[in-house]
Amino acid sequence: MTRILITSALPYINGVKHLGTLAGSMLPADVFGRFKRAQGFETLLLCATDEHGSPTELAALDAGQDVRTFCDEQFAIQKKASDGFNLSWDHFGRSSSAQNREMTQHFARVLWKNGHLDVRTTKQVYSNADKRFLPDRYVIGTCPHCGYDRARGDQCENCTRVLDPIDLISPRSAVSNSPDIEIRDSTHLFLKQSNFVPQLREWIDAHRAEWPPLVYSIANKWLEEGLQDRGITRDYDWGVPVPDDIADGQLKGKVFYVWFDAPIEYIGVTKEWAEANGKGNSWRDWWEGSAAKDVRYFEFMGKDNVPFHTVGFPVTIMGARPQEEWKLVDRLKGFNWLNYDGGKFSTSQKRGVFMDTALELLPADYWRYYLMANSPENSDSNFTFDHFAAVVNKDLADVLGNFVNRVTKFCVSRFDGKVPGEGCYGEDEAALCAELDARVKAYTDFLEALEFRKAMGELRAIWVAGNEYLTRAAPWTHFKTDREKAAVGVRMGLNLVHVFGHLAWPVIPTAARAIHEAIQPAPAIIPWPDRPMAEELDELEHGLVIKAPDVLFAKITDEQVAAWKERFGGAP
Ligand code: B3M
Ligand code: ZN
Repeated sequence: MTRILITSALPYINGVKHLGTLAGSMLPADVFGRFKRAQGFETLLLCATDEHGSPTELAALDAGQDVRTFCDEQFAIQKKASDGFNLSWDHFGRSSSAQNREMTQHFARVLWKNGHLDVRTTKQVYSNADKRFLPDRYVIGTCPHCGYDRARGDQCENCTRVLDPIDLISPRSAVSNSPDIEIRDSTHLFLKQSNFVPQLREWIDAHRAEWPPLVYSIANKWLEEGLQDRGITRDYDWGVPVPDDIADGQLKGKVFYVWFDAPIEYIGVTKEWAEANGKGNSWRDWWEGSAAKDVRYFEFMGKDNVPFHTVGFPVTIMGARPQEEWKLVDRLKGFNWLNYDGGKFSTSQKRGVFMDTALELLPADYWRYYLMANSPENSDSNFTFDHFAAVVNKDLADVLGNFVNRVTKFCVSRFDGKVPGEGCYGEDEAALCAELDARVKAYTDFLEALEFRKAMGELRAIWVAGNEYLTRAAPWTHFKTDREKAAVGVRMGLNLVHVFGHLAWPVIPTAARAIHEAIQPAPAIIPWPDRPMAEELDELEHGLVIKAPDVLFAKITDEQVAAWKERFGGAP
């Protein structure tokens, strides 16, 4: 049976992430991982903090801490936020781990041995004001392609073109804002990406049907523009050290560029997972050689990360051939941006909602459902508290929550809180089962296709169909005059509650479990209902004692919306 390997783009270590990062990588990875586990697949769901690179070094400087202490503290904060959102990683690792250092150095050695690296002297930006080489992200200036005046030295966030700092027009230091910078020679390792254009084109074209158009077009644009060889080392202290046995030690004291080691952490964190769980060398079976042939590998990320995952990382993998055959991604889901109130989330401007604060306001499921139902898939999507409240109050409180409460409370008050056995399902129940067979298949197919907005649309439609059935069955109306008819309506209603618990588990796991447990205890992984609805909706034992759960979703009030818009609207 196919094994499923899933990785989410690794959140940078510095700072709690905002809802956009959650929506554009970690949350959909978790939803998909739960879905595959529910279907019974052996699934490995992995993520880690991305700890190297200039952002970290300079954030630690700002915090007045040494980098390792800074990362240790930040990792705990990120892990807490991830746990708070029930992101069910099999392991949440760290790119600064010994395992990633070992893997990164291993790949560098193989690439060097295979002739895919060479040593070149480059022009590096040195800041006299800051007395240090400036890392790519800390040189800012005007993008030569689109004219954006706050382009970073590694990538212009306006036109997403990958840059080298020396490309920037009127560059200056992002640390001190000083233009007193000079270009100095520095020796670095280059990955000869240009040698891989034929292999990359073949691989990218082979995945055209499977990847979203957004991903394929970004990957293709890169190949069209002619692939440049890329420097994969930097003059920093913090990062994976370049081994002395590469290039006769010419790179001594240098570290690998963060985007060289970060994707390798996908393999590194698999090793961390195996070692943390006493699984020895079995991590290799997910990644390398014939043992990994049955693995389907899925990656989730924001669109600005796509180039590194369709060119840079695959070149590292391809460059280890023929000695080593490591897995390349099979399905790559790239997301657009989630905007906040029409603009960008911003840590520095305190604009937008961040993962830790979100959980102070409301439980994870409110956010999980909203972010999946409004996933920034084929275009950017926009978060506003007005819309968030409207969707939560309608879909979760009124449609799902109210349905569960109506059915279970009526059963408790009129049928002793037991699944009634009287009466038989009739035409209306058969029609409902037929509709739900179609909708559950559509829901399943959309999740399989990683089309999350459409999947959420079907899930909501399934809830609505249940409500419409109950309104037609109206057991409270027939209870006095036709108890048998009322019993049928309640029995179907309770079976719907049970199946809703199963179907919602990948998306809103806490509420789904509460719904399921109103009917009966639930296993750790709530399985996917894959039988015909006529069977699934007649499964509950007659006489089974059920209970009415507490209110599942409290409505968001206008006062809350007003207060939160004020609080998170950003500096006036
Ligand atoms: N740390 C996420 C970002 O660009 C980046 C992903 C690395 S995945 C290997 O915000
Ligand atoms: Zn169940």
